[in-house]
Amino acid sequence: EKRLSYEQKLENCEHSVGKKILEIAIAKQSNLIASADVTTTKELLEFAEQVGPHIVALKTHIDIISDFDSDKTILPLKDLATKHNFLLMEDRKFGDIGNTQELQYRGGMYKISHWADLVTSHVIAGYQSIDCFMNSGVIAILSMSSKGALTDQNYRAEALKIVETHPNIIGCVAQNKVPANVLLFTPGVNISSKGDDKGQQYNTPEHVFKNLHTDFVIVGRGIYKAENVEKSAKLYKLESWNAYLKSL
Ligand code: UP6
Repeated sequence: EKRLSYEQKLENCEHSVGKKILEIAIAKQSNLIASADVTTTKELLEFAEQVGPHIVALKTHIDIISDFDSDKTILPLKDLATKHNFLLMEDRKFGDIGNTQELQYRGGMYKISHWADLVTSHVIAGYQSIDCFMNSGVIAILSMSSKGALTDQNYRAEALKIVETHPNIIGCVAQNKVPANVLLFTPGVNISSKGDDKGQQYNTPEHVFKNLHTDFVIVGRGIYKAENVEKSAKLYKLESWNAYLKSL
């Protein structure tokens, strides 16, 4: 069974943000999302500047930034996203009833709805819980990369029904193959490490494109912990793009 190319996926895609990430992938010849798991605004902005040219999206956990300030953190980050043509993906992994998620998405100090092109969300609270994410494309968590994750086959099959029918959802995070009409985002990717001591498990870019037909890889420590961050981003970009071409 053949995978679909980004061009073919673009033709099938209805969501504006889904289209956008595919267009950026084609334009930059990159399917790399860098996970900016750093804890200060300075580190976040420096990281975004270094990896910006090589990525389709920068993934944040905005609530780990110790000195968050909308003007000092988000405004310059948005400028960098425009300058280097990448999307902002907040990895919030929402997992509550719709009303609470709406409050978390629009309000609080982070006001995620104001700046995130993409957000991640569990679908554990059901179809309607996803209705509130009006301004962003949603990436649903189908399965997780860590050892012993509870996302078994039955859960995934039920979650996939929501993924395939909810108009706000553009794709999913998973460690397994999904139907070709769903965009697949795969974290747990590292070229030189097999895992950590907290349950994380890694595969290579080659593996996830060949075996899962993934569309986008998400790389954290492989890049932000590297001695030369920019060089590492470039390496992951090239390895992942070549793995994609090989999987066609
Ligand atoms: N992430 C996973 N696995 C999942 C879902 N999300 O690792 O199933 C996220 C983590 C982290 C990044 O929250 O931000 O992807 C992976 O980082 P790493 O490459 O440093 O392990």
